[in-house]
Amino acid sequence: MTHYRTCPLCEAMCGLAIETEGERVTSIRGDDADPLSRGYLCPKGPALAALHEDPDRLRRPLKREGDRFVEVGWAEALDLAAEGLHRVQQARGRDAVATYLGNPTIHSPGAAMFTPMIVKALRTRSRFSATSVDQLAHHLAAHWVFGHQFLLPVPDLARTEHLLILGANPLASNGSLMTAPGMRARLKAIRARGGRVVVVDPRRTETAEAADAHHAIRPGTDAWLLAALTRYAIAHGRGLGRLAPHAERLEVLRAAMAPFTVEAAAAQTGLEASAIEAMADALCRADRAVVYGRMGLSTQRFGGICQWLIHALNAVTGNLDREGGAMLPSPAIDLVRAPFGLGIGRGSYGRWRSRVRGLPEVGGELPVAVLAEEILTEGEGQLRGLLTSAGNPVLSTPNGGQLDRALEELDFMVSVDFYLNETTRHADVILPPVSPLERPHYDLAFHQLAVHNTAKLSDPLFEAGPDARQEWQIALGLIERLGRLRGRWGLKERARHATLARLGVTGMIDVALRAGPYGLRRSPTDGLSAAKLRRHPHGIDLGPLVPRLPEAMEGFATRIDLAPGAFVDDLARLEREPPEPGLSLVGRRHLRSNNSWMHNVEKLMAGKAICTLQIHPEDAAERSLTDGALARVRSRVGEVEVPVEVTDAMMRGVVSLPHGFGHGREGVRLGVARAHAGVSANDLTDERRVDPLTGAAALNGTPVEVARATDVP
Ligand SMILES: Nc1nc2c(c(=O)[nH]1)N[C@H]1C(S)=C(S)[C@@H](COP(=O)(O)OP(=O)(O)OC[C@H]3O[C@@H](n4cnc5c(=O)[nH]c(N)nc54)[C@H](O)[C@@H]3O)O[C@H]1N2
Ligand SMILES: Nc1nc2c(c(=O)[nH]1)N[C@H]1C(S)=C(S)[C@@H](COP(=O)(O)OP(=O)(O)OC[C@H]3O[C@@H](n4cnc5c(=O)[nH]c(N)nc54)[C@H](O)[C@@H]3O)O[C@H]1N2
Ligand code: SF4
Ligand SMILES: [Mo]
Repeated sequence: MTHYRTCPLCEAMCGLAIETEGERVTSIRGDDADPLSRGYLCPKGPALAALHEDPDRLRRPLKREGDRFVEVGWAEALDLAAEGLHRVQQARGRDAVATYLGNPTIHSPGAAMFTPMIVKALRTRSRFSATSVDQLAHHLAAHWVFGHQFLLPVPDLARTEHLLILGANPLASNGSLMTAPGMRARLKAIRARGGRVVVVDPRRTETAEAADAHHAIRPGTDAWLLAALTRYAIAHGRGLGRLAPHAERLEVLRAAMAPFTVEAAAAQTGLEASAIEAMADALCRADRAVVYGRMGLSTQRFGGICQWLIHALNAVTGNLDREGGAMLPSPAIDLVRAPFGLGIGRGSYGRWRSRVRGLPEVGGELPVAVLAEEILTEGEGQLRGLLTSAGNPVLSTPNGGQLDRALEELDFMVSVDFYLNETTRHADVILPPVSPLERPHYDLAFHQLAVHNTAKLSDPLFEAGPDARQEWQIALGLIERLGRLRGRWGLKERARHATLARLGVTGMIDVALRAGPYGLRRSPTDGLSAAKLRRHPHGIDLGPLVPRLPEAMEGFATRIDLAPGAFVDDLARLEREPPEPGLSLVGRRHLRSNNSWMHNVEKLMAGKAICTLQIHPEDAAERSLTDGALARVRSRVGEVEVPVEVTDAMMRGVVSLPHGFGHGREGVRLGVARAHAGVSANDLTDERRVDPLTGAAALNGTPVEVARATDVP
């Protein structure tokens, strides 16, 4: 029998055609009839079957007994978890318990809707998530430019004639903050209709190979390039005639860009002045053009400025909220306006600061770069307890080695996760949710970031057994217990709890669909609902992107602010701070990997090793490093030994290492991953290197020294 579902593993939302025989998956292919992905899928989609069957995947809760873990029932595990967290809060204050929500939270509607309710129930200000090692700069820029942190325009790939990509490699990552499955075909289509694709990246990536032009840039200097492009675009003025009428403070932007000449940018970036000028000219000349920048720009020292200038540049070239430019999708559930607290707040900044280093809260969270120091530094407000959910910060956050040691110091820790891995091995209780094939799926976040409007609902492929719990059930179990322990479990709480339990994930989605822009308002008889989506198992096509920025901003902002004060002020830091010395470490991604997990699937790990240090031939020769030799890589915070891959895809002075490896740590229950352990790039990244404006980790551009392992004393 064939079942049509959406792959929940990354942002691409590929449609899957899954064949089953009884309780077994026999094959997973791309669904040709999916209106968004049209048959595309990457090697991870089919790996969902192996993930489901993985004997190492936890099916029952674990509790710590001394040095080992033992299986326990759900009631006992939930009691222990709630009591442990409550005890720490009673003894040391609410903020002494921290929370960390990882990336898969947003890929599971149950986790996305219900895990934040646990955080709320804990009433702690010590909230952390993967956002501050990822897209934080995008949220802050959107908040200050458009008035809401989730108004995130995406490239209108179907109609653009010029795509400038900085610090993103969608042919490996399948796109991020730009849901666009099948990027290779989409790039090809742009070029086939006479358009141009240009990539700016210190590495000649898979995407750069598929583009018309590649410019190798010195890491961390993109803000200079973007400022020079913006200055040029304003000076030549071709796009200003179609500047969105509600875009304001152009004069402030113009004045702020004055120092950033093409020549100054050339000196900083390592690009030729003539190349920058040609890049600017082509961008301004194209009738429909769009600039897009991702991880390479988001997680560097000037990530905030970069993401602001991308909006500014798209605006002054006349391509903001315009076909073929940067446009807002029109999702069926709009998180900017969703009902019942389902939605996302408009954003906030600096309402409180981290205790030790004083970094600002953004959107209600503190930057995860401060998590370890908040545990290790004694004093009033010290962190003593932690809840992690769908996250592996030991491998995914800067100076993960320090965090690994810090977690040992906690009085109590709970992890909601189905693996016993580098992070969860520190927990006192592990609560494993069901596998992705045993839960419903509707992509709350990524329809909102998709280059074409669609909607699709997937029911669970398999019924979870009576002993299994979905994320929302785990969350409600913890919330009820925390409420009772606090003596705050009155009529109101019980009623709300009963409603949520009755609705469950699909019920909530149904309500949100009906209340949304394609719901009852559009048609009382035929509006979108869960039932209607069930009748369209491949998904429903809701059409191309349409201009909608002013309407989308209503209630949040009356103008597009081209020059938010805090960003403009931060330009002084850009001009002042010298480049960092030494070799510069950047990250990369591989189709067969997904952050720090999916490494326990043999099929994905088979083949050429992923975790290698890529280095330019001349940088290698200077260090007597040949292909396959073991290098010792050192940074301020740590060192690792890793095989090198000598390749002229790297620019000189820059080395590249993927993150998410380093599975050799003691006590990890990942049989396959341990055989392909690799090393963790975040044993090198430095928690002190952040963009001080946003607090986001500057993972990219970490200064390192590289030597032959055997030569090092
Ligand atoms: N050096 C460097 N570091 C990086 C990056 C980089 O480019 N370079 N990238 C950063 C980015 S963009 C991100 S998003 C972060 C990711 O960082 P994290 O979110 O901290 O880590 P993940 O590797 O996504 O780990 C996901 C965890 O969730 C578990 N899990 C998987 N599915 C589910 C589920 O459905 N429910 C629950 N409860 N658990 C689940 C997995 O077992 C795993 O433990 O890493 C960041 N770290
Ligand atoms: N296969 C696979 N797919 C994934 C993931 C995965 O781990 N594996 N993770 C998912 C997640 S959570 C995310 S957030 C997305 C990320 O999606 P992307 O941002 O597309 O992914 P990266 O491969 O990290 O691309 C960052 C690029 O920036 C470059 N770079 C580094 N520093 C600089 C710099 O200073 N300037 C410039 N211009 N470029 C720089 C790097 O060389 C790299 O090519 O991918 C998602 N998809
Ligand atoms: S690109 Fe791969 S991991 Fe991402 S949604 Fe598609 S099949 Fe899943
Ligand atoms: Mo991410």
